[in-house]
Amino acid sequence: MQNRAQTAKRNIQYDNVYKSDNLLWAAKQSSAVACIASCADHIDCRSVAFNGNDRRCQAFNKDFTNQLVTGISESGWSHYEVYPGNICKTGIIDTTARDCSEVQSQGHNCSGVYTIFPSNDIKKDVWCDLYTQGGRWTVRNEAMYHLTLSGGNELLILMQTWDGVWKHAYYIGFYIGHKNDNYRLHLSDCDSLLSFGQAGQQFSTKDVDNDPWGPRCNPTYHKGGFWFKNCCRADLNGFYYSTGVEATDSCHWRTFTGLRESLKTIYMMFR
Ligand SMILES: [Ca+2]
Repeated sequence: MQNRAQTAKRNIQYDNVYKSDNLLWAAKQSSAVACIASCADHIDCRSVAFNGNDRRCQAFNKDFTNQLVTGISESGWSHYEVYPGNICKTGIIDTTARDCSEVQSQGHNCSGVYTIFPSNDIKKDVWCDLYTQGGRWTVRNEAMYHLTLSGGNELLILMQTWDGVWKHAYYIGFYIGHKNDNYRLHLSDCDSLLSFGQAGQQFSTKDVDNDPWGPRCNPTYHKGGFWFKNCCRADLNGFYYSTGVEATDSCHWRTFTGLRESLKTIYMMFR
């Protein structure tokens, strides 16, 4: 369990509505505040409902903002969208840190863009998530080789569909191979039901074909660079559509949405 600061916003669309879809769990809580705080126990929790009449608290893996109201009428329910903690209010923040873990240990507590030094002669601006699952996450493809060299890294991928549902995939044993091995992706165990299926592959781009499939995954099916196999169950650098559509070249994760439904939000981060 993490001790995380959260902000919540009342969603009056769902006043006096009971919902059972997208439910993570239901429990009794002493207050709406305690109900909101319980959301921090689960990485996929994005909203809660609290019934002031009998103190039922429900947690959901979906953000219901601007969604069609579904459910049944029942008095006492209030709904709250729950958001991750502090976002930095200033621009890029200079540090002497090697990664976001060091940024956090140097006393920073907001998520935002920090200048870090993955190795002595490399300086990068990266997004540091200092909130999710205890923070310390570095979010950026570049410099991953240097930062994962020492081993023992975790990889966390957070995804949101266009109708507001969140899910995550979490791996240990994450590191990126040397450029002479075409930045091969190394992963070991996965804690969720979401499999990736492309561990062990080299990184391919439009002009460099390192995928084991005969032709090129990019541009035959895909548009961005990724660790393609033949070709993929997941493409997190696919084309960004502005709605949820089935498309081969979309950014998608098939074991989450089925087929190749384009995703709204993707965070790929490690520590
Ligand atoms: Ca190929």
